Amino acid sequence: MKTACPLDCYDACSVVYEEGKLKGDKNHPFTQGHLCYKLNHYFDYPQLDKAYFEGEEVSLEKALDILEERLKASEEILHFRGSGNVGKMQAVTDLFFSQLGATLTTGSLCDLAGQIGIKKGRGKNLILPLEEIKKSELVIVWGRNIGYTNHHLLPFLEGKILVVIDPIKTNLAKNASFHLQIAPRSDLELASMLARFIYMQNREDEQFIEEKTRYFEFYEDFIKSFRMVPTSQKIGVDILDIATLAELMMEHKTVILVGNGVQKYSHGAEVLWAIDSLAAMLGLFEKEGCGVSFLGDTSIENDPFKVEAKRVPKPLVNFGDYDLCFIQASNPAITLPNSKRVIEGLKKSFTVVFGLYNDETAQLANLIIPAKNFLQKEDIRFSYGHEFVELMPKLKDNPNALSEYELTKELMERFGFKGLKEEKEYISSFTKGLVKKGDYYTLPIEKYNFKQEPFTFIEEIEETEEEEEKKGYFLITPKPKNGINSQFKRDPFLYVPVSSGFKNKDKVVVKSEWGEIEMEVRVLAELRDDCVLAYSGSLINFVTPLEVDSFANNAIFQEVRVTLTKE
Ligand SMILES: Nc1nc2c(c(=O)[nH]1)N[C@H]1C(S)=C(S)[C@@H](COP(=O)(O)OP(=O)(O)OC[C@H]3O[C@@H](n4cnc5c(=O)[nH]c(N)nc54)[C@H](O)[C@@H]3O)O[C@H]1N2
Ligand SMILES: Nc1nc2c(c(=O)[nH]1)N[C@H]1C(S)=C(S)[C@@H](COP(=O)(O)OP(=O)(O)OC[C@H]3O[C@@H](n4cnc5c(=O)[nH]c(N)nc54)[C@H](O)[C@@H]3O)O[C@H]1N2
Ligand code: SF4
Ligand SMILES: [Mo]
Repeated sequence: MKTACPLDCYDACSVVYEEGKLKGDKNHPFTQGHLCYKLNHYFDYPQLDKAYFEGEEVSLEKALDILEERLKASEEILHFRGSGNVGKMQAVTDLFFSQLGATLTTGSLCDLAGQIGIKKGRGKNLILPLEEIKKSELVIVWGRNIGYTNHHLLPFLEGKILVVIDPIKTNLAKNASFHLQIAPRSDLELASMLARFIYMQNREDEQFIEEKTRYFEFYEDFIKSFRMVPTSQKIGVDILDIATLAELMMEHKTVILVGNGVQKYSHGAEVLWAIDSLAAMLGLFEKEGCGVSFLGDTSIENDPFKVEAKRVPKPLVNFGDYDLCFIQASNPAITLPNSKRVIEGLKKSFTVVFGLYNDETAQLANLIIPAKNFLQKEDIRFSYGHEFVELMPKLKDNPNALSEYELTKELMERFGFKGLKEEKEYISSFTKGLVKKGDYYTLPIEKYNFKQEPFTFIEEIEETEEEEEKKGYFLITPKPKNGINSQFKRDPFLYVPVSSGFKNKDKVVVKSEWGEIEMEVRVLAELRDDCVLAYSGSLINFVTPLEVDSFANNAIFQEVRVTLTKE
C-alpha cells in the first residue's frame, strides 16, 4: 500500500506501507527505494493515544466537551498551525476557526522571505523540474544542506561540477569541486559581485535581457555600487575565488539550488531577488539544464481552505494576549523565536495542543487532543523540491485520536456552522489540474516552466545597519540530520570553532540582546572563526530575535550576534 511521508521536507518521499513497516518506494523516480532516519524510526516515537485535561487522562468525548465550553467562554482565540505535517488537509481547521472569529497567523517561520523575493523578480516561485537538474553541468548549492535536508537529490548531482556556498564546511562542501566558505549574511553581496564579473566580461545574455526583462539599466548601477575589495572582504573569501565561480557560470549550464540558510535575515527577500537577478542576467530561466530552485511555492489556485480572518505575524505571536490558544502541528516552545516569551505566554493563556507527541508545548498545555498520524487519515502532499505530488490514503484506523477533518467536522456541528464538504471533495480539489505520469501525479508542465515576463531586476536595497559594528559571533541555526525541527532526534549542542578556546562538554551561557541560555559545547573544525552553530530543535531560540524581515513577516533566526561565557 502506497502513501507519502508527511514531514516538512524537500523530498516528499513516496512510501510503501507493508506488514506494519515503512519502506521507500522503489519505483518512485525521486525516492528510489529508501527513506531516512526519521521515517525509518517513525514508530520509535510513539504518538499520544489519550486526551489529557490539566494533566489527567480524559476521554476524547470529554476533551471535546471541554474544548467546546472553553471556546464558547473565550473572547480572544488564537489558531496557531505549524508544519509538523505538511499534508494539505492540515488547513481544513482554518474553516472552523475563521468562522469562529479567531485570530489566525500570517507570515512564516520558514521560507516566505525568500518566496517574496522571488516573486519580486520572477512573479512566481516555481518548482525547478528534476529534468533540468539532470541536464545541468554546474550545480551551485547555495545555503542548502542537501546531505541532511534533501538527500534524495544527491544521486542527481553525480558527475556535475559541484559548488557549495556555505559558511560551514558541510559534508557536501567537502565533496564539492569548490567550496566558498563565505561569511554569513553576505550572499546578496556575493550574488552582486558574481554579476559584476560577468558584466565586466560582457557575458550577460543580451537577447534574454532585451526581450524578457526590465530595469537592467538600474541593475547595472546596482552591481557597480559594490566596491570590489571591501565587498570581497565582507564576503570573507578571496576575490579570485569569486571570479573563478563567475567564470564557471559563464561556461556551463548552471542550476542554482538555494536553501533556507540564505534568508533567515531582515533582508532575506532581497537575497533571493539578488540571486535570481544574477540568474536572469545569464538567461538561466529559459535555457535547458539551467534555472534556480528555492523551496518552491506549493499553494494552488482556488484553495478550498483559503479564508478571510484576522491575522497576526507568526514569529511575533504573543500567546499571552489570548484567552485561548489552539496549537496544531507545532511546538512553538521550541521552534518559535524568543522562547522565554513564548513559554510565559503559553502559561498565561488556556492552551490546547492538538498534536502527535507530548512535546514541550504539550507539557505546558491545559488540554491535549491526540491527532491521528499520517497512516490513519486521508491526505495529499506536494513537494517544494520536485514536481511529484503524492496521495496519502487512510491505511489504518485509530479510535484514540482525531484527524484534522474529523475535529473540524465535530466542532462545526457543535457550533452549528455550515459549509463543510465531504473529505473526498477536498482531496479532489487538490488533484485537479495535475498530470498523471505513470503511477504518479505531477504538476502540469505550464505550472513549472520558468517564463514569467518581464523579469524585474533588483535595483536597490533597503539600508541595513552596518554589520561590522556588531559584536559577537554570527549564529548559524540550520536543520538537524536526524530530526525535523523539533520532531525525532534532537541535537542539543552548541558547536563552536576551535579558535574559541572552549572544549567539548564545557557548559557556556549563550547570550544575545534577546535572551540567554546555557548549552553544552562541541568543538567543530568545520566552522569559520566568526560563527557558532546550534541546530533547529535545540534550545537556541532563547536567544533568537523577536523580529520579522522587511517584507514577509518571516522569522529572522540569524539576524543576531551572540557572546559566550563559561559557567
Ligand atoms: N532556531 C531555529 N528555529 C527554527 C528553524 C531554524 O532553522 N532555526 N526553522 C524554522 C522552520 S523552517 C520551521 S518550518 C519551523 C517548524 O516548527 P513547527 O511548525 O513547530 O514544526 P515541528 O517541530 O516539526 O512539529 C511540531 C509538532 O507537530 C505535531 N504533529 C506532527 N504531525 C502532526 C499531525 O499530523 N497532526 C497534528 N495535529 N500535529 C502533528 C507533533 O506533535 C510535533 O511535536 O521551525 C522553525 N524554527
Ligand atoms: N533532516 C532534516 N531535513 C529537513 C528539516 C529538518 O529539520 N531536518 N527541515 C525541513 C524544513 S522545515 C526546511 S525549511 C528545509 C530547510 O533546509 P535547508 O534549505 O537545507 O536549510 P537549513 O538547514 O536551514 O540551512 C542550510 C544551509 O545554509 C547554511 N547557511 C546558514 N547561514 C547562511 C548564510 O548566511 N549564507 C549561506 N550561503 N549559507 C548559510 C547552513 O550552514 C546550512 O548548511 O529542510 C527540511 N528538511
Ligand atoms: S523526512 Fe524527507 S527524506 Fe525522510 S522520508 Fe520524509 S520526505 Fe523522505
Ligand atoms: Mo521550514
